[in-house]
Amino acid sequence: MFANNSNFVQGVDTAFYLIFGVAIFFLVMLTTIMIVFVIKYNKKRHAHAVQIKDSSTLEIVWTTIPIILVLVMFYFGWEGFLPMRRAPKDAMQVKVIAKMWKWTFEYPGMKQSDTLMLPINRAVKMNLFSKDVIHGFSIPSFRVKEDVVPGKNNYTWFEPKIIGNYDLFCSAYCGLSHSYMLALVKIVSQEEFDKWLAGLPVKKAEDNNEGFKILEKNGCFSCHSTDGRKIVGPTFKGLYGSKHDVMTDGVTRNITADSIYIETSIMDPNKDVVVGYPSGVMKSYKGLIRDKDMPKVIDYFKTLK
Ligand code: HEC
Ligand SMILES: [Cu+2]
Repeated sequence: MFANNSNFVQGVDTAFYLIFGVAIFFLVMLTTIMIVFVIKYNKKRHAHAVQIKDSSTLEIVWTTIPIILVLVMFYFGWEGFLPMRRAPKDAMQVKVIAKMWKWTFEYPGMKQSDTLMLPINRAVKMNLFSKDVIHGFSIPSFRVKEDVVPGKNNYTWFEPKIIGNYDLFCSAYCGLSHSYMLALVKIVSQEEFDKWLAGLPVKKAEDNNEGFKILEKNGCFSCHSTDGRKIVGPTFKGLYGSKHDVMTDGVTRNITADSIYIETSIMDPNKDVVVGYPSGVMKSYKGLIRDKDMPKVIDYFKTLK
């Protein structure tokens, strides 16, 4: 009924439409019987109820038919599910890193991307890691959905079958910006994929940046992104050196985000409030970030172009 975007579409859809069909069948049948009985056995036509007892035929029928039905459902569900847990040995490996509220995809050679670019007709195994809470790796068009659990090395795999763009969602409620935890899946030809991968810059290991570690420890990234997205506060991307309007004591002024401005924004966030954002949401980090660490934080901001 739907396009075969991946090798799992058929198995999942067969089980789904079978169960859906059975449900519709019973809905119609039971509703019809109910209406017929209401008319046929109402008090005017049928004043005295008759007890039917010990009908072996009835009991065998209503035991056997449902057992066969649920076993058929189980069979097709199992057939659709089993291949999902058997990733081919030669599958391409991609590491998926989930964190509030962003997906990162790591290809061989420490190459990272925010878009899940994949070649068509090639099995790919997604190794799922979470840096914080439980997320859900879900690509509905591919009928793929798997929990990403911190501390557990989970995986899923699939083989894309049609070139195009698809949506990747987080399917486990993971906090404030859960609904924004999206990524683009792009299925392209093998040649186009190879070209893209070769051009993908090796990501500087952000985790080793001292400033990044300080901000991560203090939870800044729950309100600030580094990729241009607006979460609760403005993005950090391109902030250093940029010019924009702030409100200072009710007066709008245009500032340049230099090291002093950034330090003031962290230690005294309600002094200069960025226009378009609420004041009082960000608390002061006075005493939480040490003065001697501030240069590391500023250096980190300089890397976010
Ligand atoms: C609860 C959400 C929240 C957290 C957590 C938070 N901020 Fe903010 N931040 C905001 C909001 C909202 C604004 C915009 C209003 C304002 O300027 O106060 C802002 C503004 C800023 C600005 C000014 C941005 C600009 O475009 O001029 C900087 C810099 C900043 N925050 C740094 C940080 C750092 C560093 C941390 C962690 C130590 C942090 N924030 C934690 C909500 C937050
Ligand atoms: Cu999530």
